[in-house]
Amino acid sequence: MLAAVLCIGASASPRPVRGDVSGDGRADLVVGGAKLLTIQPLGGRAATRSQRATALSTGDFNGDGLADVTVGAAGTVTVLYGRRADGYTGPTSRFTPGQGGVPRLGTGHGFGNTLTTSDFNRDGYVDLAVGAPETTLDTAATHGGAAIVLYGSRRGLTSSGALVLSENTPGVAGFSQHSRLFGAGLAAGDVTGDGYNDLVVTAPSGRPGYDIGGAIHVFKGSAKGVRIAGNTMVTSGNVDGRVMDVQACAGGSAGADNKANTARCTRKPFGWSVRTGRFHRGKYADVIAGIGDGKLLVLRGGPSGIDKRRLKTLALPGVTGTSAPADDHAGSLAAGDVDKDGYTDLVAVARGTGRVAILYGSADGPSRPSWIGQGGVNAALLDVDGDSVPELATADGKAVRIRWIKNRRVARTTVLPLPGRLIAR
Ligand SMILES: [Ca+2]
Ligand SMILES: [Ca+2]
Ligand SMILES: [Ca+2]
Ligand SMILES: [Ca+2]
Repeated sequence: MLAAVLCIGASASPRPVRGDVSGDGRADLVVGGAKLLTIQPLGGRAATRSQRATALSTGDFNGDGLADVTVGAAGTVTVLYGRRADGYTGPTSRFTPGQGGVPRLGTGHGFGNTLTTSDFNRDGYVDLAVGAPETTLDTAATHGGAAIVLYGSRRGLTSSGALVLSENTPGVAGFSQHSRLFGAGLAAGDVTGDGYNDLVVTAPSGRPGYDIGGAIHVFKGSAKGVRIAGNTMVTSGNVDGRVMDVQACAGGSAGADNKANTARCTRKPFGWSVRTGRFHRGKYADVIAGIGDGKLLVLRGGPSGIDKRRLKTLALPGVTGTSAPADDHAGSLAAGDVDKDGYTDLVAVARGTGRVAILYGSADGPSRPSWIGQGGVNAALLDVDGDSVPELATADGKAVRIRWIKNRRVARTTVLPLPGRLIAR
């Protein structure tokens, strides 16, 4: 155990264990819900705080080697900085649109409804992307949505250099339309294979009456941070008179620019949830998004973004539903390398039933789902014991289950009585 921790500390580019708030080399469980936020190391004492959470994420914003916790709720993002040894959090800071240098957004913005962390500019400090999917920046497109990128620094997360992205932003692909909900899904990964993590933002277009087809945007990371230049979008639906890029219809075969399917595919919302990872062989991160109806859309990365020529859908047998957010089972997608074969594996929790599946990555992409039992609402892959292999943690509102996966089977399960349906990844 100690050797594993020392190895991590001695690597060329020391990087904290993801989710390790207390600095003991093991990820802590960060669980939230309507009232209480709990941070608990495995086998240790829980730190609690009265704090509502609608989104949770962790990342080391100030580069001190300790994971910092971000909590999104009620239009504000709160950062709780990690503190060594006891797992309790140290200083906090708050970010609200229009305050303290954070760019202003329209009313009812939903800032903090979604969060993702990644070091987009590779300066050693983790950065934060915050979704504000309810915001109205253009009255001709109410709830068009936006996302704001905030950068880490030696002094922690800062509003300095904050970037606002929306489909109203000049140079951003897409179009103004009511209830696009841009920012409702966020992920980060090196889709373009240049060594910088890119920001993936979805616009599910999910409200009845306005649903015009979901979209997935890719914004490139760079030494200067997330760039608008070179951004790309794939969508289902008819965009500016052009046929769709992505055939994301239930029951249809996947393929690019399939004119015959346009009518059927128009108005297909998707992308409430999205993850990235190297699910296939190659240097490009792939993007996997929930498209409802018990299906996932698998998109391959490429030098200029998502490779529109290589699309496929994956079914989760036994999972049914519509493309409403509650049925986009991917609301609980998690990504990590569970079996340490170098390919990212995907965890999907089936909404409604709470069943948990692992889809193992391979040279040819994700496997068929392997169902491993009941999970609940939300899932995360976290190395809670510090052996560099992630465990599967799921939360159902009443308890957190931690499963140790060995040889693709559940070797052991621990149940912790932690309230909260959200678990930080
Ligand atoms: Ca930190
Ligand atoms: Ca950074
Ligand atoms: Ca794997
Ligand atoms: Ca482990």
